[in-house]
Amino acid sequence: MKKIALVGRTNVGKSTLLNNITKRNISAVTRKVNTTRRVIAEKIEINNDEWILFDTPGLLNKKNIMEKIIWANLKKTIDFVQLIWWVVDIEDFIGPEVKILKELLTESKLKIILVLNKIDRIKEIEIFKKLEEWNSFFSFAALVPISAKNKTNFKNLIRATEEECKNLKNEKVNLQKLQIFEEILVQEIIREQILNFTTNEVPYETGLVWIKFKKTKERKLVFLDLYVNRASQKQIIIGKNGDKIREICKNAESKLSKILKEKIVISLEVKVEKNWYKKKEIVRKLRLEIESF
Ligand SMILES: Nc1nc2c(ncn2[C@@H]2O[C@H](COP(=O)(O)OP(=O)(O)OP(=O)(O)O)[C@@H](O)[C@H]2O)c(=O)[nH]1
Ligand SMILES: [Mg+2]
Repeated sequence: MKKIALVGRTNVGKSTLLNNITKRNISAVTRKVNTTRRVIAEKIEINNDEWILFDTPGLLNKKNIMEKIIWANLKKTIDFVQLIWWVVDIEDFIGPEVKILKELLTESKLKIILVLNKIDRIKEIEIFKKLEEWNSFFSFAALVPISAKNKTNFKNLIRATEEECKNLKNEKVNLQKLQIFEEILVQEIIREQILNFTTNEVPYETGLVWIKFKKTKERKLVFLDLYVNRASQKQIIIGKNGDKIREICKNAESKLSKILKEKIVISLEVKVEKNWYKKKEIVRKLRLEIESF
């Protein structure tokens, strides 16, 4: 098995690429920044080879305990994998976040394939200019323009990756450890809906904690606590007569029921806890941390 990490600034389309190339809708995608908080792994079979793709968070801050854990997870993932897909938005300029990643990836000494995403948004002639720009910025093993959303040029990305994989050993991976646990999936998908239904700082100041589930023949009822930073945020999430929270749960339930192939019902309890993301005991409950691969 070959291990590949999708790395890149927030909002460039890493999760969209993982979902569309593996054909499983497991990684949360939104238009907002910092959607992904966890490293999510998924296997794909390519001809006679097996690849494990690791979707990573594009959040590169290290201000509080939660962000530090997310950053440490990114580093652990880069240490663990054998090849990198560095995903960039073709409309992006080479800014400070790109430089942070350049440093991190140079240190890793891994081969890096540049994935120039969102080519559907620009003219073809512009693509060449961008390729040249990135090519002079870093020494990539290959540069591949794609559209993750439209699934354009996946063949080229796969071909370039196969070429690099020839030089890599097949490594054993404990798949069970990497399986996307139901618990994580439920949290990620609810988070995706919170991001879709709230604005400003609200989605970033929420944290989901899995409490328990009750299973009957017809359905699985999942209980979670949702931490928010302020009482006003609780009001926003609940909405008028509970409209918003109901909508968030309904959407998450429908998506989860499809992925997990059983009827999922969500029960969310909103808890106000000032600066929860700075508190170790609460952040630990979110179970974001990768202990080992
Ligand atoms: N036009 C266009 N939009 C895309 C493409 N790929 C992704 N997007 C959009 O870009 C936004 C961000 O996509 P995500 O997949 O959530 O980005 P991400 O890199 O995982 O972001 P983080 O999880 O925050 O690191 C979403 O609105 C996607 O629909 C693409 O090829 N073309
Ligand atoms: Mg993501």
